[in-house]
Amino acid sequence: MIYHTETNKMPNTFQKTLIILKPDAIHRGIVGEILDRFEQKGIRPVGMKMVKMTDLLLDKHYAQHKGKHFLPRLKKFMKSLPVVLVVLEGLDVVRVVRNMCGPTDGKNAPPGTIRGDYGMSISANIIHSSEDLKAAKREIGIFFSKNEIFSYSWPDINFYYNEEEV
Ligand code: 3AN
Repeated sequence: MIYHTETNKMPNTFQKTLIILKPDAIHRGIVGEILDRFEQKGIRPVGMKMVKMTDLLLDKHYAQHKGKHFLPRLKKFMKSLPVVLVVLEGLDVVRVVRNMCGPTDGKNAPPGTIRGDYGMSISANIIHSSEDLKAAKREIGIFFSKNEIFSYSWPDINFYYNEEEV
């Protein structure tokens, strides 16, 4: 399906994923640079907000890490400054965004990935991105209501994707 501007709809093959720009990204003033990487790549934001994390939100978001030794320190870090939450949309976007972020530990993340280029830490590692499609749906639901996610026209989409892809 080719994307038509008249319908104002994104292709139904597109996925959504959640990224969180963590307090270290805010503190270091690299929020714009990081968002720029996704836009340059051909991935669009469809929801965005700045929030101060709470224990309630973090316990939901990090439910799979309950009981792990690093969780109390991670929660303290995530509450230390506001964070920027962004819902990104694109083809196969969950996997693509994970690859762009790189492995958890910045010291091991390859150059060219966000964590590889900006980070040296396993906990202050700049960015979170959803692990898989199920996690993406769950995590987006924690932070965004339906009316906070937008659909808007993307007139030059066929310069980012070919006909078969969208
Ligand atoms: P990722 O964000 O790469 O998917 P997860 O889901 O394993 O990593 O871990 C969630 C977050 O918990 C990481 N982003 C990182 O901030 C923190 N974390 C994970 N493992 C450790 C660890 N061994 N020590 C400290 N913090 C950790």
